[in-house]
Amino acid sequence: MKSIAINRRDFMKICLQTTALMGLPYGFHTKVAEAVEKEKKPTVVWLHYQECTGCSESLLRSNHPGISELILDTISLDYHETLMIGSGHQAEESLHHSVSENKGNYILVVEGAIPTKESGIYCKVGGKTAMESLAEISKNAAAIISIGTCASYGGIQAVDPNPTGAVGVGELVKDKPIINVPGCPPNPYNFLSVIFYYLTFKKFPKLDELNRPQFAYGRKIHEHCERRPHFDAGRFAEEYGDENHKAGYCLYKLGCKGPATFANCSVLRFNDVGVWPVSVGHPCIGCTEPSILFNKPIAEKVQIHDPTPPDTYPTTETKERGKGADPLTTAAVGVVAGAALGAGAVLSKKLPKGEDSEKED
Ligand code: FSX
Ligand code: SF4
Ligand code: F3S
Repeated sequence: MKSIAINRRDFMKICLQTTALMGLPYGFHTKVAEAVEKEKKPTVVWLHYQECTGCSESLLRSNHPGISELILDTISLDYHETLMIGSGHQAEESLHHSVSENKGNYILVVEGAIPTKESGIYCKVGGKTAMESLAEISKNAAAIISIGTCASYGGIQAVDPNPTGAVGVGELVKDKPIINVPGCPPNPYNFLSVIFYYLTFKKFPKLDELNRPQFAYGRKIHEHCERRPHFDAGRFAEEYGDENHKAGYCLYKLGCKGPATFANCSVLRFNDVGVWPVSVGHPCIGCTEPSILFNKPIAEKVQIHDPTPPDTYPTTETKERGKGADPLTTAAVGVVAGAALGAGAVLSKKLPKGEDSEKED
């Protein structure tokens, strides 16, 4: 703890929040705290390719007491082009030193897409193409974390006509465990939780079919959105700045992709002041979904595939609908809002059970 630049109370609070976020049973936060304090810091090398560095920025600019310090103190970050003091040959040397010293044991974090056209000439660092350095550095990695939608699936670089042939890590590396933490940028807590999980259980959490941790990407943001009662009651903003928009009505008709986007933004929120895109009046643009982000126009409405009751839009609030929002939805939102404030035990019962859920002693 002495090496961690935050006080114990804040540290335990973060452990409680991440434990709740991971869907682990109440009580696991002490195990997580113990692992973070006692386990050897995993060596991490962090490579940047085609991206805007927003993923690193969002992690470093997060203003929760000490969150960035905590991340940086929990891992041994041996190479990160934006953060390291060294440059040129000195930096290259430290990368190769770290990789050969920690053969098979380091975690490779990749930020950004990898261009593949023309043998990958569109992105070069230290005289090597992104394709070459990814092949070289991933070879002896224990696992890879693709941070952000670019590294996970190609992101904005891969949008049609994809002039540089940009792809995500998983398209090129087939023989390593890869965990995707998409979002443009992703929430730093999701990254931190993956690291905490890895330290506690020595493996990655359960993943979905897009290799995303289920605890963070298992539910659609529409399920826990605070504007959901308006959606259920058929109250929509029709235009930016209209009376309905000002009143905080649902943003579906402005193109909100919440009903098709799997992420925990509506629960976790950003910047520790409780905001996320929808709360400040902007429709979700589906930044965690490879088929949506930058592939569907912002204003285009998504298909509602699995409508939860009601499955039609009421025209007005009739007597039948005047009873208020669907009680299940309201309950879920209440539970999640509580969990976001630290009531981890309650949320952990509601989230899908992780594979380690049974292991509480
Ligand atoms: Fe991509 Fe991350 Fe978006 Fe930017 O680097 S996910 S463009 S926020 O920063 O990779
Ligand atoms: Fe919230 Fe968007 Fe769903 Fe409306 S459509 S309830 S704004 S997530
Ligand atoms: Fe991204 Fe939508 Fe969340 S745009 S940050 S998934 S609200």
